[in-house]
Amino acid sequence: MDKDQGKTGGVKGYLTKRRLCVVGFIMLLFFSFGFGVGVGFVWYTSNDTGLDAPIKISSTMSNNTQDLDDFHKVNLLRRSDVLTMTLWFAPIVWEGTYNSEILNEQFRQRNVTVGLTVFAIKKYVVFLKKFLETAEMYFMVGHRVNYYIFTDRPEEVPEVVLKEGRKKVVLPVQNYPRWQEISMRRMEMISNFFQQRFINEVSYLVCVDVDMRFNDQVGVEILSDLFGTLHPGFYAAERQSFTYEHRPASQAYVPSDEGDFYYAGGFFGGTVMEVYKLTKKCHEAMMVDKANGIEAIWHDESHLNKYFVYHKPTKILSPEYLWDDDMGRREILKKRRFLAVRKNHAAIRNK
Ligand code: UD2
Repeated sequence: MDKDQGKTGGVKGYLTKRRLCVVGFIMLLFFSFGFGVGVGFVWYTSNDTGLDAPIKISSTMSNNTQDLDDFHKVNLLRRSDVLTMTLWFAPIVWEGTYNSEILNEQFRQRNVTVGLTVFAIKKYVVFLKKFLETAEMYFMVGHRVNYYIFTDRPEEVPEVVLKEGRKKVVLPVQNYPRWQEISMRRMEMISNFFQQRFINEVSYLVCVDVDMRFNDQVGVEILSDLFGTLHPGFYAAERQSFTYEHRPASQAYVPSDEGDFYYAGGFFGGTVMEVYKLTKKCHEAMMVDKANGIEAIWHDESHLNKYFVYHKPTKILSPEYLWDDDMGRREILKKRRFLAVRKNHAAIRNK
């Protein structure tokens, strides 16, 4: 399989046009405080245009109450055209599904510092300037941020003016000959700095690719114990087309009847402890694969997906948070917050 055609779309034989028939579920909750409240979601998609078609949900919140209003204030289920909650009650974050004023206030009161980890190894340092400049405009605006830049070329890290409460921490690390190994080793390096830095310095970690730019607000609405991002190529796809690792010999193996979503390798995070557990486990699994002479089909992304099958994220980010304009624009995306930067693979990889 060739991965040299683009970052996200058109790479993995992603979604073509497909009719996603009825994928449905009905959930009923009954609370009893004098009034019964039934909450029902019907999730179905019906489309002729594949990616473009909305994932529809009808939700009915009935009866009272003040409590529900409060719930909605933080966790607004106002969008009727997209799936906004998983079967295990994890919110799926889209524009219009949260109240940023309330969330910002809550996180400010907690004086939270967010760590953003990014790897710029070998030629990928060229992406840092745009990445950092746009992060200053859109990432966690009004909150304290530590940028953790892992690089083998500390002298090439650009000077970017940072706002108050935000700082850059350059972490020198080794490189590897193959780009796939660099990508995979990120799990090891992140887990290695848990004790030394992260646990003492930040509450949450957000782990992203560097060949990206922020294009709109990415704020505290993404924060949760453990979060992943729906891969832009698969957010409306059926399980059968998810490119999980299907070879049982790999530690990333996911049986064909398991898995909820296909997550992108380039945007995940959570509390420092949860990210530590995730990165350590994925790294260990990759080391077992290495010893057995097998490499998962999509490298760290395959291991991340395996992890999320058995450790369900407590929040999921919609493709607003990871998009590639090469895939075109979608009506369903009210915002394109974090976008792939086009790169010349031959010129940039393994260099
Ligand atoms: C996808 C995933 C990526 C990873 C990869 C595994 C997204 C948006 N991206 O990206 O997270 O799971 O598939 O196949 O979901 N890097 C360097 N120097 C190098 C090579 C890589 O610093 O020489 C770092 C850099 O931060 C880069 C990341 O590793 O952004 C992933 O590599 P990539 O962006 O080339 O991989 P890609 O686009 O296939």
